[in-house]
Amino acid sequence: MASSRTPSQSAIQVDALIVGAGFSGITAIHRLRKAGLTVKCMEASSDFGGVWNFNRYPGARVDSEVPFYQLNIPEVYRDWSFSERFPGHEELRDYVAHIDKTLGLRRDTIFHARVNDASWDQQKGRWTVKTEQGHVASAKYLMLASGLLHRIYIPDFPRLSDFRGDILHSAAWDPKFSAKGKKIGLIGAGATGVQLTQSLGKDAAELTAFVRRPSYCLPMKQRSMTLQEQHELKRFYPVVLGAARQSHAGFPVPPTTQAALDVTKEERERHWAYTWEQGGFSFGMQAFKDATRDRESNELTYQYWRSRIASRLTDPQKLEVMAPEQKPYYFITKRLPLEQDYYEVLNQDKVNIHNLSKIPLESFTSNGLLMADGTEYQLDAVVLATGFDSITGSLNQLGVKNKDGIDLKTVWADGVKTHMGITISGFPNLFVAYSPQAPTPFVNAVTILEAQVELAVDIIEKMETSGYKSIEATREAEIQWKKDLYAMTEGTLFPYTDSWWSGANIPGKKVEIMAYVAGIKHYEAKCRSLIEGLQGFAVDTGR
Ligand code: NA7
Repeated sequence: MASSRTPSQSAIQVDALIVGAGFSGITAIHRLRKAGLTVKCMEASSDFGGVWNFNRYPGARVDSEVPFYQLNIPEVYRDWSFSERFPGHEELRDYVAHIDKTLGLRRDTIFHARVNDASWDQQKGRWTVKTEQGHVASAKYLMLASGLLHRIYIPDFPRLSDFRGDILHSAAWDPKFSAKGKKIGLIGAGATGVQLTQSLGKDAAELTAFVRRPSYCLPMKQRSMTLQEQHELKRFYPVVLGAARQSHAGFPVPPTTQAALDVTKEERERHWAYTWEQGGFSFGMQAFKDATRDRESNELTYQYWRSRIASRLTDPQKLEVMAPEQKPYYFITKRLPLEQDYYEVLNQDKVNIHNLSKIPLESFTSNGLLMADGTEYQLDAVVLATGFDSITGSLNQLGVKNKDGIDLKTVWADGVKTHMGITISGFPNLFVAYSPQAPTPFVNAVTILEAQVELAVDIIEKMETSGYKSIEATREAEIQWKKDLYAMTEGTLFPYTDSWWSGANIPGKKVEIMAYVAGIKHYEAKCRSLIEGLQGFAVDTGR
């Protein structure tokens, strides 16, 4: 009889199975255990940390300031302090190791377990989840926490394979790579490209930044932080982190209630100068209230930003690429990266900027990059900071099937459909953390992922208390949710900008509003009111 054992008989049996061990997966392990469920987390790589496990390029650091990029779990923050206001990737991995040690995450995590199939059995009311490595697990609930910016995007560059030098993507960095003495080409000028420019522009013999659209960077105002000041601040963490949840972007700053044209030029400039000096995202978060709605207000904000950059990027040709007189897209509608000395680094003679919007890339060659005007850059290495198949990319590769056996990728081929970003019609007892159709792209990551995990766990607790078998979103609720998302952007400047948050960075990908732009406070209140009466859900009570 032993030989007739099927994989499902030897399967891991838990209440909840989590996919991904980044910050969302970690939070899910903790919250689900606290709710009294048995859990297992499956992680494709060899460690915790998600993006911080993968993004090891020189200069990688978080753009969210202490204390907001840490979990709101007292036993975790009590014994941890960061050394800088905006921690670097090495320290973030140390922090993740501290979380693991404090919460004992490892005992419920399986590494080297890449989920490639998940199917639902309505009769049993359970998911069967399989991995490439041969694991099989059975769970009542499935929580997808596979990350927003996980699936690497490398554009289909002609003759890429001809290049004889090194090619590196920012999220798959070779730790042995050194830029010292090399001529490097860097493609991409998003948040990652900005950080890489700051490090490679110092280390390399020569750096050429290939820029299609510049980023509108804000001053980070990095500083070191003492143990003492964090120790004193920790008494207020419950209030401060609670306030982050009640804010727009996950940072508790007072919103600006005036429109740009309600005040004089001097008052405007005083306000901008003040928020500029605060550093971090303040200049964007505390922009005049009409900055993302009114073209004139947006233009005034942009021109102030440009004047600040012009005082630092003194080469007029470089300035015209990185902060052109005519802005290439509306201010704030695309991620505003934080910088430390980006413009000073760009100013150096050994740093060139090639404007791809004027002269596109023709192809790679064996020695470098060939431009459409015949110019060839001779390079030792090409670094790709070309981003990710964001938001849906990682979810679509998990092989998760709905109750009719249709893959999520197919279900979403003509557009993402969810209820609250967290649940999906046809996928009973499945929850998504750090998801599409939520404020995710515009909100401090830890704040929104904690909110989403807690919302999902609230639903699960309701199910368990009532002894229900399964729950899923209704089609009608998904249609309404999408309508609401679009309605929120009406009258704003967001829909005019191509970005990864709308899928527009990937050729052929459906372009759609995938962000809930009304902010986290609004989002959580809305979700809580829906969950309260299980509105928009179909429940199988099992009776
Ligand atoms: P992003 O923000 O998607 O940036 C990717 C960059 O790569 C951006 O400058 C793109 O230019 C550029 N890109 C993409 N495809 C091409 C091609 N084919 N040719 C030239 N340039 C190209 O990714 P990041 O990794 O910087 O940041 C992602 C998020 O991670 C960030 O927002 C933070 O939240 C953390 P484009 O702007 O499309 O013209």
